[in-house]
Amino acid sequence: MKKVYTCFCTDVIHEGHLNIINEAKKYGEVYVGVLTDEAMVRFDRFPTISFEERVALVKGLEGVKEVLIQDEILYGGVIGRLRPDYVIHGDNWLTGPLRAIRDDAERLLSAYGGKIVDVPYTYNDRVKRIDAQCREKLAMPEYRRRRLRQLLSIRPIVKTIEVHSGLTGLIAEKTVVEHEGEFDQFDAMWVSSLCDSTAKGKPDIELVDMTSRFRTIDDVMEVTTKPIIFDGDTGGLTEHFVYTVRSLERMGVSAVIIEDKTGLKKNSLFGTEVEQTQDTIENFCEKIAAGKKVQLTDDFMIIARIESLILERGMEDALTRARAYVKAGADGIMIHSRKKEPSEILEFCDRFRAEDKDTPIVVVPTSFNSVTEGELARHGANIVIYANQLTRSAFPAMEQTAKDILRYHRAQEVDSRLMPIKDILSLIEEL
Ligand code: SPV
Ligand code: MG
Repeated sequence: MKKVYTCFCTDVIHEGHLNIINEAKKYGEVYVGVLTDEAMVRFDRFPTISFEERVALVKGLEGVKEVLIQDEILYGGVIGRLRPDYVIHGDNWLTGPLRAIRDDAERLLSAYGGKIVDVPYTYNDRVKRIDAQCREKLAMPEYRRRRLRQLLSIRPIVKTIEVHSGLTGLIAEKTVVEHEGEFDQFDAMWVSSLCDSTAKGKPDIELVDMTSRFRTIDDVMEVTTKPIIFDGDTGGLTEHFVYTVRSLERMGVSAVIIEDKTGLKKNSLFGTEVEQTQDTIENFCEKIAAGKKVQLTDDFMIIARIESLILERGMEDALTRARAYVKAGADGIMIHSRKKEPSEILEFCDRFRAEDKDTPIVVVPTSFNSVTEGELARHGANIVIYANQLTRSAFPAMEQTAKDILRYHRAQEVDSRLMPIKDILSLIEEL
């Protein structure tokens, strides 16, 4: 009997999958791979059921000879082990990032005479509805909220990008790249105080009120499913912070990060060029503990942000504060720096990790941008936030367009660098 292999990364079996199995049976015995969570979240949506449940689902299908675990996106490992005569897949992998998977499988199969079979991809209203239902579930507060903790346990480092609107939310949600056989997408979204304020033309001084910040979260949540980390600035008065925690948790936000400053907060990237006051350890610990006391689920995280390196108070102060904040109940530590080199951040990570193996560390490599995610992960960082790059790339592009229209008294000169009208009209899918 010939061996036919296909791989499923789904948590609902629909007619499209059954069609693939039926087609596969025509070529020989059917082996189905189930993609692990770790592999799935690199290019697809987060699974809505556990890996074990997905395996059981496929095992229960008629005509499946054996279920295999596929722990990488490319088929190399499975092809090496199984040496299938055929690999069968929907023809949706002929285009886009998935093409690299097909090309790689074809190259490996051709080495021993194996073949690819592309079957027409089933995408009708019923299948679309199932897909939409999975996304709806992922977007619900109770599912979305706990996803950050889930990602922390399966990702080497949780990649987070800034969002401040529905549109930037869609970019965070949908962008997937394939580069040299590696697939990647963002795991989570950061509602930055800097970019949320900037989008409203306001300075980053806690001027944009919470009602308005929550409105931004809502805009993002309406069109996305990924988890949200909220930049809570200083958290304000403890008496107010407890209400913020309750609201964020109810909305389905996964974490709030509050920084240990007090009084008129200015953006950290100003460093010591502006007057900024660091809170006392005692006060800030009280704020953390008060927030932890009022939260209702175990999913929500309060992450304490340490400004000692920004304010040039030294490494020992940063570490002392980290210990105290964790003791007060913080679920994670964010350490910030505005140095060009990552050395002080890496030193903090090494020293904190030496004494605390578990508490997640968050880093924001805006100034020290030469550091790679791999390097940060090796030093014990768990979440990396790209805090403002979307805003900083959009603004110069828009400003240049405005200048050129003024310069040429018409829009023709700018048109070649704009998104085509056809594309902007269909950028947002209608329900
Ligand atoms: C933000 O994005 O608003 C932050 C990070 O707080 S930073 O701007 O680097 O302080
Ligand atoms: Mg901020």
